[in-house]
Amino acid sequence: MTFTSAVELPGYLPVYSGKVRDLYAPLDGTGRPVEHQLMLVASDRISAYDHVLDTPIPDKGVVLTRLSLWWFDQLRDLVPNHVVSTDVPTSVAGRAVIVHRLDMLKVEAIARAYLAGSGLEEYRQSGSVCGVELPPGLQDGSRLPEPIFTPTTKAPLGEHDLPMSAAEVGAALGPQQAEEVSHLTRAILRRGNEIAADRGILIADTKVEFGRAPDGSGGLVLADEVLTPDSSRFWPADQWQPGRAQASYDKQYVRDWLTSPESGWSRASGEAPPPLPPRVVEQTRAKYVEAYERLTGERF
Ligand code: Q0Z
Repeated sequence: MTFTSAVELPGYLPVYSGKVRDLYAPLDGTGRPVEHQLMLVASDRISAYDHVLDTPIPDKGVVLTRLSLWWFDQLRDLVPNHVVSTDVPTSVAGRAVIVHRLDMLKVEAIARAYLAGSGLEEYRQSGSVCGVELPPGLQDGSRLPEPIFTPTTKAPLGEHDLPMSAAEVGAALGPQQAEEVSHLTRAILRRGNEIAADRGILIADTKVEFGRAPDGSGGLVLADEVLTPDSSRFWPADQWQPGRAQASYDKQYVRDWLTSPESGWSRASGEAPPPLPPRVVEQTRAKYVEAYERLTGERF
């Protein structure tokens, strides 16, 4: 594996690059990786329609990092988190955190509060989603009676995650921990929506990651990012209208432009999308900042 997007940071070893984030291992005084910590760096990269775009969104990495840190605080009574410090190199200041290196669970913990995407498809075919029977008559964007747990496998980069049955999660984690992951994931989304409801944002669904201390002490720890627009579907509450596809809080301008004649791009072409015009970049940046300011009540 080569690291095309991670950038050289003295004192840190690149260990993994995702679509829009990079992981590093801090090096100790002798140049050896510190094995109990990682540095998680959020870039300004944005993905749409399964492509990482060539045009960055200024401040996206900082906004999402600050939003995750704020949510960790809001969730502290529900679950401990992996954050150690925000003392990071100047070149990544504000968009990186030092975290406890955990043994990550091999399950993508997803909860849904509204029906959309693959959950909607499954509901239309079977009336249930991931083994949870739902009332009849639900539409695209309908609110569910309560959040449901819809876990998936962790597919390698570039592949799509696949749904996991309750039995598969039980086999992977053991029945007790499977139940705890389900309970916590739904509790996180419920708390997220309680807070976001007053602030004009609906959180349709979210993906969280849990780990455990490698020494086996202690219980589940919330890792990675949490309740950001990259890990969740944020919808503007004032435009919510079940029965049609909902506007995306953060990526609507990007998607609208990419699928407009102006872009000259076709989703089906398989080609890389063209660079975004400055107007679309600015509108998109403003939406990330708006989500941060609405949710936290703080100026960015
Ligand atoms: C997170 C990811 C990427 C950022 C591994 N605390 C932790 N301990 C061990 N592993 C992880 C964490 Cl957060 C971990 N990821 C996802 C990939 C950039 C986060 F490239 N993978």
